Amino acid sequence: MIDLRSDTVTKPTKEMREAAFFTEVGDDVYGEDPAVNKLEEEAAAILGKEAALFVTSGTQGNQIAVLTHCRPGQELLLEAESHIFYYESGAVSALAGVQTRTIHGSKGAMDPQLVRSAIRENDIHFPDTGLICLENTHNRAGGAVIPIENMRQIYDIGIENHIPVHVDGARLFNAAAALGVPVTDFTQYCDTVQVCLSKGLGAPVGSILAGDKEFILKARKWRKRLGGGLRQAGMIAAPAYVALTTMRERLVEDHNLAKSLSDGLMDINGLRVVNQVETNIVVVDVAHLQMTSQAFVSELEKEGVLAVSFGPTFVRFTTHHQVSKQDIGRTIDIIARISAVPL
Ligand code: TLP
Repeated sequence: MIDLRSDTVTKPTKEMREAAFFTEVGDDVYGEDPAVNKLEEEAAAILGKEAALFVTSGTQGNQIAVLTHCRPGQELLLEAESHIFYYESGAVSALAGVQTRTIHGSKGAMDPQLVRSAIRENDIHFPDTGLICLENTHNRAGGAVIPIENMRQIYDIGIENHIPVHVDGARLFNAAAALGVPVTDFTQYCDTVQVCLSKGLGAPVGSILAGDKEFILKARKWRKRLGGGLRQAGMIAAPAYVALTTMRERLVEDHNLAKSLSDGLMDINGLRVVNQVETNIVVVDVAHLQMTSQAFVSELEKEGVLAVSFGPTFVRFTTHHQVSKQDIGRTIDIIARISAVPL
């Protein structure tokens, strides 16, 4: 099977497995797991923040961020197709008791002026705006990189209005790799950031939430409340450290493969590549094949390629560590064959 459903399917490398096997461990709820402590210190340094917290998933990291920044009854400003809004099972309302106010972005980027005008005035009728969330890269915008300048402008608006900015940076290292810049070029323009270690970086489990010391102290308590205080977590933190420190540079390989896939698919009649590929995601519209995305995905599966439906006629392909150049060639051939056959 060529698994292009997501970069979440990546398997840990031998070095990661060995790191898990040989690591020293302790009880992380007592702050005594050396591998977790080392990972959190290194992550904070890489992200240019005072402190960091190892969490079980991207969703948990984002939710802890919202819970820590906001109070119930506040309003969260975020992009209309962002993961926090679209894919986290309504958690911000279920857990943090905040309501969402969405802004439609262009390639995932919100217009700073729209953000400014969506911030609530001080009025007894209005909820207070508690947090602005950005997503970089933007998943549903096809892995688009949110420009640093866009982040700067929104962060400045946040500062002017005393509203913190959180970045869902599940794939922020992809954004940094795509622009060839240090990740701190992005993180300088947010108060807190969540980065996933278990996507393109290949760790088996885990994300990092980073921010200032006071924020992380409160976030640690929220993680405990949510049942995310783990004990001998070094078993997963040690491979996550390998992912964080050795796998960032290789992300450009995924981007190159995604570009090759997109180039190959563009030439196939009846298919339209929806996004301009900047990182590791390719989104294709199959509407002209008179097929639903679900039907297309099942046809692909029969031929040994896995992808995900991304809307009624959109299909998403994601490249990652376990995908080779040959896999991409085969995928293009298979898709050309399926697209040529009237079903
Ligand atoms: N995204 C997954 C699915 O949930 C859609 C995927 O396959 O892309 N933020 C962003 C931008 C994400 O894309 C994801 C995962 C998360 C957060 C959540 O991370 P996890 O899966 O670790 O909770």
